[in-house]
Amino acid sequence: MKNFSQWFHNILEEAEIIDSRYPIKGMNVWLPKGFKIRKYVLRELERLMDEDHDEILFPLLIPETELAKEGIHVKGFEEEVYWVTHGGMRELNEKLAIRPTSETAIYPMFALWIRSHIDLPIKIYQTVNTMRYETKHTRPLIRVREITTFTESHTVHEKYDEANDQVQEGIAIYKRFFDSLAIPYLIHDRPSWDKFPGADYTFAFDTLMKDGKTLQIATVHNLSDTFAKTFDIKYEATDGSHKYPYQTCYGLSDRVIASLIAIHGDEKGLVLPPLVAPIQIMIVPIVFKDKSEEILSKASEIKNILEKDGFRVNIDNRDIRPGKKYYDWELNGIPLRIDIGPRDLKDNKMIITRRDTSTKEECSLSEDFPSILNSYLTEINSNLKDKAWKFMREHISKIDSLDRIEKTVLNGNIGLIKWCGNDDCGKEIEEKTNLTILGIQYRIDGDCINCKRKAKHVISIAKTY
Ligand code: PR8
Repeated sequence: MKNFSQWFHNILEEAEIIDSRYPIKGMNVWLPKGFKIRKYVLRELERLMDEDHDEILFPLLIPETELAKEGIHVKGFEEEVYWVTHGGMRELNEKLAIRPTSETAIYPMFALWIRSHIDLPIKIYQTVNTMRYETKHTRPLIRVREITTFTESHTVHEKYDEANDQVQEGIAIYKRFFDSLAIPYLIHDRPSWDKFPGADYTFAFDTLMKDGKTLQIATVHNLSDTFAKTFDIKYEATDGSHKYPYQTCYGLSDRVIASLIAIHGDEKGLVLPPLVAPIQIMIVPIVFKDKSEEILSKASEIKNILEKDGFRVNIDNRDIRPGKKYYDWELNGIPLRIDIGPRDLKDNKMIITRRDTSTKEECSLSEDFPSILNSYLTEINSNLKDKAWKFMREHISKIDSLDRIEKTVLNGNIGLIKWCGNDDCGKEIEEKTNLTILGIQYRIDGDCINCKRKAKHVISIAKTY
């Protein structure tokens, strides 16, 4: 795609996802159509989270003293925090931070809640808005200053190994989530200089946008006992001793919706996976004067049958040309369209058009058409998934010379290079290439691309958002 940035900006406006004209930089308005997609995306995420986490809701503001407690954490966020300093005309006794993320809001409460090993593990999550004063170029959904859809999970465990296992569980949940949205991903063990502030280690999910830049769409962190020590979270173990527990946190944001739109969309507009399409099937009656009533009543008969089977379906009976209707529903990414006109009525059939392939099929109304439509929706999902994974895989390229990195990556690829694992050398590679090391994908033998010492890892390198 030549001008992905422009395409992305236009599609958000034309498909009425968000309105970016709100008069504060980095803050946008969710429009009804966008909000519905967001709702179905969240519904799937919450379904997965609810299997093993409790949902909670914490306040928006954090006292300065709490935010400042964890040194590395606060350092990581100091340039990004919005502060509330006044209540009306009065200056507050203590400045209050608007959460950039909620560790320092939640963990002081964990210190009150956790007494004994029987209180553990704790696994909670919340979906909230957070604010980060981003200094890099802001872009709707991709890099915002008000993150409106921040689903963050926080867990507490007796043992370090249990926290490790929880990191794997977090990764497994996100894999299922992204798979259900047909979003491809690479999972990277982030280099030490790009860990979440205060984390022991960070795994990140990265996906590839159509302009060749990667987007971090989720992270999973092992916090070890660093925050427990800072916030004095202790539990009484079975032997009566008092111990610090181990913690993890993981989260994702509006970026999931950005990648959903960007990865599946095409020149005609959105292409939505059926799971999150606000309308999965749109019926377009092709109305002619003498037959109009009969056609409309057939259309609502079909709609009723499909609705009973749980499909999200609608009839477009606006008094406009069918061509304009087709244009609208393509732009909105509705997975399936049903056309029914006088001739179809006579033959007791309808025409089904797939948004992903633009193919048309006839379908008899005397057959079990709901299950036929259902199998189309399943096929659409797997087709979107295959196409998206194929695109990403085709844009991963092994590189064994430093000179070639920049060109290959700037050509729209994620580069795979060998690296010795030394931080200084890694940072040097980033400086020399002006690119970002995403992290370790797998371990390998051979020499480091830069310093020529023995390579420990194969890492990805890319142009990022
Ligand atoms: C944590 N604490 O906060 P994280 N605009 C849109 N999406 C964003 C932005 C932004 N400005 N900044 C981050 N994200 C941990 C884990 C609780 C939960 C998205 O981790 O700082 C990115 O996809 O990595 C990021 O991976 C995710 O939020 C979590 O933020």
